[in-house]
Amino acid sequence: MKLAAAELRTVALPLVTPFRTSLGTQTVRNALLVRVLGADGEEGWGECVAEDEPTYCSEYLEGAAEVIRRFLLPALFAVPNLDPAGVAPALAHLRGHPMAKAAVEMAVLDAVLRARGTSLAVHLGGVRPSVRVGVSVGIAGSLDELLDTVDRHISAGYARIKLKIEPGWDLEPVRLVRETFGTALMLTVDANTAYSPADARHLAGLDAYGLALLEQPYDPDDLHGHAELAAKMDTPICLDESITSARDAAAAIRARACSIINIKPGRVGGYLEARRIHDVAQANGVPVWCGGMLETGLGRAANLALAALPGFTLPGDISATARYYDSDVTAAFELDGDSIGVPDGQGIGVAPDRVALDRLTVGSLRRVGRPSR
Ligand code: OSB
Ligand code: MG
Repeated sequence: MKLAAAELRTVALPLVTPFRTSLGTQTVRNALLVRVLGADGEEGWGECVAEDEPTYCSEYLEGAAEVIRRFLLPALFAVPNLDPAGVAPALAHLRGHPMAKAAVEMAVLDAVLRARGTSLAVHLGGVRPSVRVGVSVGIAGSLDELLDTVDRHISAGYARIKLKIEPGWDLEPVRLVRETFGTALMLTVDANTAYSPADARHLAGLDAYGLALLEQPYDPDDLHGHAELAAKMDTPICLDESITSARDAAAAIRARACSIINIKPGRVGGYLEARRIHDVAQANGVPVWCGGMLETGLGRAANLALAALPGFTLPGDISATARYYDSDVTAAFELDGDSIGVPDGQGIGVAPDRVALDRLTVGSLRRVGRPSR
C-alpha cells in the first residue's frame, strides 16, 4: 500500500482495580493508538504499549508519540509500496523505540491484511482457534485481599495465575496461594527486575512451591546472573524485559539464562520479530507464551493471533476485557472456559467502536498527512 495519512490519539481507560507491580501502581491505562490510511482506501489500527513513565523499559507514551509522528511516519510515507515485512527495514536506520515501531507495523499489518482478506492469525501461522489464558495478579494490600482476588480469577476459569512479587512480597504470598488452592493450580511469579544476584539464595526458597516459572528476577542486562540463578534453582527461569529481539533470544538460550520466554510484540519491535523469536525458541525446544501490557481490545486481538502459533504452549497474559476495563475501545473479549477465541476476521479481526473511541479519547488527536510535493 501507499501510506496516505495517519492519526495518533491517546485513550484513557480506567482500570477496574489498581495494578501494582514492583515498578509502581497504575490506576488508568493511557494507550496510544495509531490509525493508518492507504491511498487506495486501506485502513488499519495499531496500538503502542509504551506506558506513561519509562519504568518497564526506556520508552514512554509521549516520547513514543513524538517518535512516531516525527520520524517513523515520515520514513514510511517515503516508501512507494509498503508491505508489512517492509516496515521494520524502512525504520531500521532509526535506533531503538521498539514499542513505537511495533505500533506502526501493527497498523500496516491490519490495513494490508484487511485489503487482502486475510487474518493476522493466518498470516502469522496460527494453528489454534482459541488460546488458553491466565491472569497477572498485582501486589495486593493484604494477604486476605490477595486470596480473594486469586479465588475470583480461578472461579472465572483462568488456566494460570501469575503473582507479581517484590522483596517483602514473595515467599509468603506464594506459599499461601499454593496452600489455599492446591498443587493443581498452574502458578507463576513475575519480579519485573526487583531482585539482584545477592538475593539468589532467597529466591531459591520459591522452589518449594512448584512454580511453573519465575519471570525476570534480575536486571534486563544481566544474562549471566540469570544463568547462574537458573543453575541453582529447580524453578524454570523465564525472561521478559531481557529479550528484545530474536538475536537476544538465541543468546539467552545459548547462555542458559532462561528455559522459557515471554514474548511481547511491543518490547521486540513488532509481531513479525515476535514470530521470529517464537521460531528460534521452538527450534531450541524452549516454550514461549504471550505477555501483556494491559492492552486495549486492539492490542489483545493481535496478541491472541500471535498466541495461536504452535510454540505458544503456556497460557498467555491475555485476560478477558472485564479483568482490565469496564469499557474498552472494542467489543469485549470473554473467557470461554479457560480460553479466549482467536479473532478470525480480516486483519487484527476487530475494529474500534467509534463512539467508545471518541468518548475515551483524551488530549490531542494528531493527524499526520503525507507531505505533498
Ligand atoms: O511484566 O508482564 C509484565 C503489565 C505492564 C508491564 C509489564 C507487565 C505487565 C503485566 C500485565 O504483567 C499482563 C497483562 O496485560 O495482563
Ligand atoms: Mg513480566
